[in-house]
Amino acid sequence: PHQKGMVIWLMGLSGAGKSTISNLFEEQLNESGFFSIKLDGDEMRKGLNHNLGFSMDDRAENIRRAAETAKIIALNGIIVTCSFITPLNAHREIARTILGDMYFEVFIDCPLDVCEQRDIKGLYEQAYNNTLKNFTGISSAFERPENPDLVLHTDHFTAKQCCDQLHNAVKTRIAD
Ligand code: GGZ
Repeated sequence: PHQKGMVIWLMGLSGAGKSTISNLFEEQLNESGFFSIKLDGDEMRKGLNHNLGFSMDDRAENIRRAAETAKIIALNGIIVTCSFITPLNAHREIARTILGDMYFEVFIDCPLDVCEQRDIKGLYEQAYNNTLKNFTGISSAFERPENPDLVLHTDHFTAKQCCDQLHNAVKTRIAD
């Protein structure tokens, strides 16, 4: 099928399930004949953004570069799924301003205590030990988004169910 470029911006705490949903969503798009590209905070910080840390200014610059990259790709007619914590409303505003009507904001809503229990990478433990500074939710702020286009509750639904909810929400926008 023909597809229209757009940017699906997944935001939420570390461990909320952004990357899991993004991976599953890509598979689902592929199966229905769509092509997408994923941009992930953790990955981009190893390359393009390797000079950035976790101060609020560095996070803003991280988001700006990611949004500009996503814009170039989406303007080529490709669906881009971005997974970044994007902790402040000001950071979301940066992405929204760069991407305009290509921007679709998704809040991966999962309570902090559930993310802590999952602690897939052991980062919450490090944050509590204070061996990891400025950690989102513990020692660095996360503002709940005020008006997201979609909210996915990864503590109540399976990744597959969340992915289906996402697909339903964007299917009219991605088909040309
Ligand atoms: C938050 C951190 C930190 C600190 C390392 N705070 O769960 P992960 O491991 O794989 O994804 C997190 C990733 C966050 O990068 P983002 O680019 O998404 O953040 S932001 O949008 O705020 O710029 C986490 C890891 O990096 N990580 N240190 N202090 N997350």
